[in-house]
Amino acid sequence: MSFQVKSGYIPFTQETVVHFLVQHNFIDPSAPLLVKEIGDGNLNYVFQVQNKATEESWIVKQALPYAKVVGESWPLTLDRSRIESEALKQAHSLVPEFSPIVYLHDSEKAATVMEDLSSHTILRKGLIEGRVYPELAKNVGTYLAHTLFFTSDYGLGSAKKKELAKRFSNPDLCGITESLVFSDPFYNAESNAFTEELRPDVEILWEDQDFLTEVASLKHSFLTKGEALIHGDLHTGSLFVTARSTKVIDPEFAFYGPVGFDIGAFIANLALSILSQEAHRTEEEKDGYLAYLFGVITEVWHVFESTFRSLWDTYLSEDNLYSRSYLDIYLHSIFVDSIGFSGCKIIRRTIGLAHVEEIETITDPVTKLAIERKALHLGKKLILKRKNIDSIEDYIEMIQEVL
Ligand code: SR1
Ligand code: MG
Repeated sequence: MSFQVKSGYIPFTQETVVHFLVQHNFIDPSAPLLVKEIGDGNLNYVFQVQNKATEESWIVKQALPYAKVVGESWPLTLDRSRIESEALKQAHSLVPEFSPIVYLHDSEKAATVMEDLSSHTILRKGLIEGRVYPELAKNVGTYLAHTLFFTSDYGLGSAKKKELAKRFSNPDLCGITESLVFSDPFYNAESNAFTEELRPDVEILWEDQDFLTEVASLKHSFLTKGEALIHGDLHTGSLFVTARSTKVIDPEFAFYGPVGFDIGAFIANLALSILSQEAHRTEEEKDGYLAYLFGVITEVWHVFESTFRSLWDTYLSEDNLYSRSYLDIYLHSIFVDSIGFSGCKIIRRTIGLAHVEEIETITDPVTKLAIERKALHLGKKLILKRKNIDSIEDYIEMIQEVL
């Protein structure tokens, strides 16, 4: 094994995760328990432990010293578990209504005990089933504005921001994003995964120098724009939802990065959901559901923007150089970044290592291929035209053009 772990680290089993909770006084050793490993992500173990007598329940998330999706050949720091627990606590301090409660983090075991949200559904799955979440856009827009504003120079002040940034240096997980979002999908990398029928379309991307230059510029923004503490992986699998409640989970990719990266990730995954709906909805259902999804994209941006503006008006820390006209310029730069990052995200989920369930589960190969082609086309267009897209309504139009 090429990875190193602390001496007290052992991956949990269903038995040892119970010992861990007993040791930390969460449960009594004699309690009647139901223990399940429920992790379906790419990187970690997730155990749900329920006390059948009291109906209390906990989630124990443990990092593995390698990427579960690839295996031991891809070592990965266990420190991501600390980063995730600290990012959850940070978010909880700003927007408690949108973040799970962290009860305990054990750095030796790379494990975090947190609130069980199993009354919620993973948003990606809900969207595959055609569910409507009336509060989603408002909640996500508010979450984004608060977490991003209050960890930025504007909301926190430059000295405190630099202090906070030290705790969120996250080179391993940023390295995954740098490779899987900004590099590998744009050349013939071994990690890529796509059907041979898509190769001609993919090769057109790889040969387009103007396009690759724009991707390079977005990658450099990701590497260098340390604007705020971002979630870093805000796709629809990182949101737990009910009709009213929204909880943002899994911030193990958190670091000081570009604000537009979180917004771009969220709207990209909605765009992928939109493209996939022809395989999941009946003809009668489709238009109404697409209108709902378009509405989520539009509203999330408007709520983000208006909330960010009002936080700026009330809490701007220091410097009267930061005028209203500067804010307009800054918000526009966030918008342009969001569009570009969303394009990269759409492409990586189509031809890169990790795909999305709403497209992977399409059983008819002709429909699936057609959707993947649309996704590639959309991603490319968004990256190339991002500086000329003036409003979120224009973004919606660009999705509609490929449908
Ligand atoms: C090796 S991890 C693959 C992907 O899963 C995570 O959710 C991130 O998006 C990462 O890029
Ligand atoms: Mg995740």
